Amino acid sequence: MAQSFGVIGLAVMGENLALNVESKGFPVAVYNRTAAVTEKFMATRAQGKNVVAAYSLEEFVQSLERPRRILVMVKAGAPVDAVIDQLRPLLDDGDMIMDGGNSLYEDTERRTKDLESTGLRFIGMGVSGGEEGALLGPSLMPGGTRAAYDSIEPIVKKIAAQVDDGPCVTYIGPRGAGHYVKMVHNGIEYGDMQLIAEAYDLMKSVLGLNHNQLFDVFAEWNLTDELNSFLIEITADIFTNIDAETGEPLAELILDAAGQKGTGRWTVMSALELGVGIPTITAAVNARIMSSIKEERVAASKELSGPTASFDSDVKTMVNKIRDALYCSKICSYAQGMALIGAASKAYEYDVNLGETARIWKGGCIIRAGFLNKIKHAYDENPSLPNLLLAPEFKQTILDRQTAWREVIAMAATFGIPVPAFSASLDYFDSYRRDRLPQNLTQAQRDYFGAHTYLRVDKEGTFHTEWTKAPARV
Ligand code: NBP
Repeated sequence: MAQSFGVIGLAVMGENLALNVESKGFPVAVYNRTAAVTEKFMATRAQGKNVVAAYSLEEFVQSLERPRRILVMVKAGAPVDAVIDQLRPLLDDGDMIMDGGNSLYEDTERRTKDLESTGLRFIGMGVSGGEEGALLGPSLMPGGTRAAYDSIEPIVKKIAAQVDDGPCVTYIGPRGAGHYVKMVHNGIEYGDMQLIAEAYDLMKSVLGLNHNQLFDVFAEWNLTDELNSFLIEITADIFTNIDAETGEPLAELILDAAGQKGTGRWTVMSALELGVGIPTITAAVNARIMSSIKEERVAASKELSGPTASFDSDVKTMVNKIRDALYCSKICSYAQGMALIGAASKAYEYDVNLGETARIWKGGCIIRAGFLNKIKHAYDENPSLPNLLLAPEFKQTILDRQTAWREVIAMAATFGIPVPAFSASLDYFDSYRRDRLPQNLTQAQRDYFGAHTYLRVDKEGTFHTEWTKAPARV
């Protein structure tokens, strides 16, 4: 009997997705470039399951029912092209390749054009949720033709995480839409993680909370409607982990240099190209970059001193203010991410439904959070909302809590604690809410040195001034 679904690539994600699909009643065929990996999988986790192994791509393709549905779960970039090139001559019209890796959306655009023009179908599908999500139910962001999506819908709806209003999968849009949305999801994830790191730093370095107290705070925040989320939950958990050898909290023994694989950077690059401001996400990417120059920072710490200050206010009150600052900043970060998806959707004709996007992030993925319900609700109420900051609920929250938010950032400056994502979020809010920014001066300078011209607020037309010959100074 032919298998109904194929998976190529048996690293953590491929293995777990294969088992997830199989557990939903679809017989699976698997293939991995290195045969030993396949052998190990078959002898361990796949044992007794409706999974057949293939040790050549020919054998793999032959084992699948037609039209074939093949999920490629290999390292993003050249490996995806290599696999597609090897598969292509073995496939028949109507067969489908799905790339579930973290591919750059531009690569997905290219691959879709290339494959669809030869009669094959291609889906670029963002998969979020890490190892566990892949096994138990990820959030899936598929992009491609509607017809291609329709043919995988029965499977993806079953393997995705299930939340109160359905499975965490929806048709995102054509071509690279799915990978674009997954990229921004990861950018938002960078923002969330950096904001939590800054809250931790302030509570540890300024308020002097120890790991038990930090656990209590994050565990309590996780019970709130606003901050309840996977990332806050695992943060609380992290503070319970004590290193057996040293007796120290493990988090404090971990080198403070964060890695990154590229999706955060791609989000920033895309935002720059589209002219959309995403300062919180950019700050989060920059923070990882700054963290990575560990040796240089250690040397600099011996040369450059910061302010000395001591905290003598009420700790509990300040913890609550930090919570408010975190929540306001988070709203700004999501406002930026959603604005970016909205702009890309227009520019690339993806026609992404922002409310649905928020809904499918409610379960399975790394940024899953109760808060996404509010975002979905905001777009359901007003699908053409220009910015989340204008949604009544978020607007009121920020207006009510901005004093605390500003106080926290002022405290950070007083103590010399960097809070780039908190600050970038507040700057975003202040820039967005002001009807006049100082770029009138920027325009004057551009016109002065480069004759770039300027518009005026008091009359129509384009103007240029011979600045050095301007009327006498007063
Ligand atoms: P990796 O990204 O570590 O890739 C390893 C897999 O790629 C192995 O199966 C390897 O085969 C295969 N591969 C490589 Br490398 N080069 C190949 C080539 N030229 N031809 C054929 N196969 C090749 O695996 P992963 O962590 O499971 O992630 C898979 C994808 O999912 C990535 O794009 C990743 O960014 C994305 N993703 C990962 C996570 C996560 O939490 N890890 C979450 C969401 C998305 P081999 O065994 O022969 O070397």
